[in-house]
Amino acid sequence: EYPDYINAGVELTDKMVEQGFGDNTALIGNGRRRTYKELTDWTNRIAHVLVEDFGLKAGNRVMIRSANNPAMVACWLAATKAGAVVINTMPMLRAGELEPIVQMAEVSHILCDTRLMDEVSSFSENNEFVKHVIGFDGTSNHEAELDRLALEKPVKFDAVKTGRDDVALLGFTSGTTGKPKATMHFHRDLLMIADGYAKEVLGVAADDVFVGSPPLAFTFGLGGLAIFPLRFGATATLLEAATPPNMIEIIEKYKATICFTAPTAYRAMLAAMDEGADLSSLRAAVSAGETLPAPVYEDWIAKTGKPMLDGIGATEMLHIFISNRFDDHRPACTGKPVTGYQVKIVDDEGNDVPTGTIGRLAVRGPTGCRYMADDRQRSYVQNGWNITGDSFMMDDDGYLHFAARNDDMIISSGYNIAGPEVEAALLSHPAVNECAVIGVADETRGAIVQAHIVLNTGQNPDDAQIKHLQDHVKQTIAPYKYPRSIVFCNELPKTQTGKIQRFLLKKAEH
Ligand code: 3SK
Repeated sequence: EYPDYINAGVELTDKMVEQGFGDNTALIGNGRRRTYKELTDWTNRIAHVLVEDFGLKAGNRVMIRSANNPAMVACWLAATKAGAVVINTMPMLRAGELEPIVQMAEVSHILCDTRLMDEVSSFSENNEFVKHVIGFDGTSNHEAELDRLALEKPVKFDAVKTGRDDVALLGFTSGTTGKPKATMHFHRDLLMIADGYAKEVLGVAADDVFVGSPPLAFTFGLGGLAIFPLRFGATATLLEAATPPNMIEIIEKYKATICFTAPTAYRAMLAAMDEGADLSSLRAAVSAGETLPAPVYEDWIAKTGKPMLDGIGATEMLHIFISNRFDDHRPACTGKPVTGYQVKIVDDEGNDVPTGTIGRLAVRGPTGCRYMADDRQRSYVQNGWNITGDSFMMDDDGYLHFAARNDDMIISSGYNIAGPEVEAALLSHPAVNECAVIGVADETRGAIVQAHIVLNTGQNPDDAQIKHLQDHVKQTIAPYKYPRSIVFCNELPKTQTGKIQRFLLKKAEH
């Protein structure tokens, strides 16, 4: 329940100070700590600049271009307070990827870390929508236009009285298919993911310290590394370039309690962890964004003694809606719906399937998909249920088990084979570093299972290895699922948020 008028930017800053969290550390990044009071003043000054010097009006679309750092969070909160609709973007995006977003969202203001200005300058001057490109200093040394102007402004700002259902954020997703779509999220949605998942599942409190790798431009990162800590007076540590070793370093240095990242990074953290690594401060390792292979979950618990909570979310749903719990987590299981969400498994016609049967995952709850001007809305939301594009199975006890992305189910000689299950079997072999399984057309079988594999260093990519890995899969899962074709490669194609782009492998094969 939220009041009719609520501004998420105000709730995460001024309101936190009013509630007594002013002296708590809100953000750590680029060598500095900032309290809630400092963050509140900073965001209010920036909001003044946006409104008074750059004519920002409520409802204007503001693009932010930055790596994960405190200045990016401050810009996002300031624009939100000024009633803007924010589009956070990743630093790796090139002009050719930024411009279509600007066109689609009709972006009027771009706030850009001055270190990343080149890609913006190449198209912004002649763009029909962009009125202002404003540089900020991501290292917070006040050396850019926005920072200099902000220093002159008052620390109080009369924030826009946004409606709880006013759009605050556009989350862009190209998913694993390559076509960008914008998903609209309201002020209340931003708060709801904290008051739901972060409170119910993680039990976040003011003494928590967050660390992780997902970009703030990805709603997984915005929730896990900004909204969740700020909603509860906790601390977010922000890394411009998170790597497994520097995440371990941050956990040790700041006694981080909650880590947000994807399974591949946890796997790499396990490999990077020397005997002396001290992760005793961690309460939870949250894994999402990709399927969590059982061996990663098991190795993590064995090596750290800490729980790993797998969950599934979607940019369309804003954040995680099914999750394991501290007192109830298990391998190869995504857990149960987060409080407030309902889940069912349906067939292609939308009818419920019996428990134990793989079908399409349908979810509904307090957040949900609203594509901006995209006719895929009708297929994503059917009769009020969001059809996420994942195949799941619900067992008799109500636990949900991921089978595949709907696109990743392979039908071979009449057998339904879930690509991720074959991937998990391959990943349990010590020679395999990463892999992606796809179906490729086959005259006799309709399709066959093909595995694209990155081997660990020192392993030979030869016929003997292929035979060896095929035998390993046959001994691990039902033999008909083994990959009849294996392709060795140096790396797998991935989105900038780390999701494997199996569609690119399929495209190359067809
Ligand atoms: O699982 C995901 O891909 C995801 C997407 C958006 C927000 C949160 C998550 C975990």
